[in-house]
Amino acid sequence: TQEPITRIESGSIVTAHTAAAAELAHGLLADAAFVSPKYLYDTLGSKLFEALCLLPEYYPTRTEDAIIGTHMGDIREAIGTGATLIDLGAGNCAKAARLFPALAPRHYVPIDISKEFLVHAAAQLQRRYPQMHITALGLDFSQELVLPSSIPAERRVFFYPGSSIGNFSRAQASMFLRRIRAACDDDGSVLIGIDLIKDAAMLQAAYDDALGLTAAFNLNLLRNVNRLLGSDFDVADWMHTAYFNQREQRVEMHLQARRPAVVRWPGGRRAFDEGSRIHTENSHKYTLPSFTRMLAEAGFEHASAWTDENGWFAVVHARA
Ligand code: AVJ
Repeated sequence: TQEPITRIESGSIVTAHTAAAAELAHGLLADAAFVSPKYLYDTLGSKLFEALCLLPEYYPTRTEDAIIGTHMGDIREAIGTGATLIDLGAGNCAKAARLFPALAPRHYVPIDISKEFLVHAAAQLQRRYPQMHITALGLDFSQELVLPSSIPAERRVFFYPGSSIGNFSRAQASMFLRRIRAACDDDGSVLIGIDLIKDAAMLQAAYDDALGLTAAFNLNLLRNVNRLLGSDFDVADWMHTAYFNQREQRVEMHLQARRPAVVRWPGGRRAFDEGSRIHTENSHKYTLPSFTRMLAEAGFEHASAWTDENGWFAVVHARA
């Protein structure tokens, strides 16, 4: 459905918007309405995510930070210095920046769909590290992963922290790892954070916090959709819900209609009954063996993994 639109439009930013609008309309018109979680990240969404990482309930960021801090020596040994660090979903670039003293990458390539937020963060980092090559890319890497030819092909390390890979279905995650494998030489590797399967109550609390920051993060998606699609969602009509789906081993976030709501946009409309939902995120949880197997199947056979003492989270480095 996106193909004819990309041919008609000329400016690349306009094209990106039009493609997003087509994707959003498709999801909103599906029997079980959905919006991809990548639309959580406009400038405000990126800031809300940054804030929710500080919540006591949201353990992944802090646990991953601690794992990386504790095992920085091993990570340096695995990766070495002077690599090309490609940061997928870089956001504020803080996680990668913490690796810089040990890894001293020659090139740093942060990529994020939240373009303005990324450019701001990358510019600040460039001031701190004036001699590092930094190429910030404001793009959606979930569909395809093509890097400009100016990015060195040798010693690429794809950094995908925070368990963001959990947003993909297991089949999509497997495909995404294959795509990364295809985007690097035989000396390429990945450094990935994964959230491990744990107590459902703890997972639930992490995605439905007492302050309501996650609720604001989820609801803000409707504003981003309004901007991109030209729709007229009224945020007040909707509420945040999140729960652990045991069968799929994933946390799901939805937006639920508080009352009957009709949403209109150029060329479309949808009526939602009270209580009906828009599925906005899956956050899949893994076991270390199942994830290591997925990596091996994608061509990353040599894996090292580090975890915290509670076994809540893991950081995996895997070479081709
Ligand atoms: C950034 C995708 C890893 O799934 O835990 C945080 C996003 N959603 N709270 C996650 C998120 C709700 C987060 N990722």
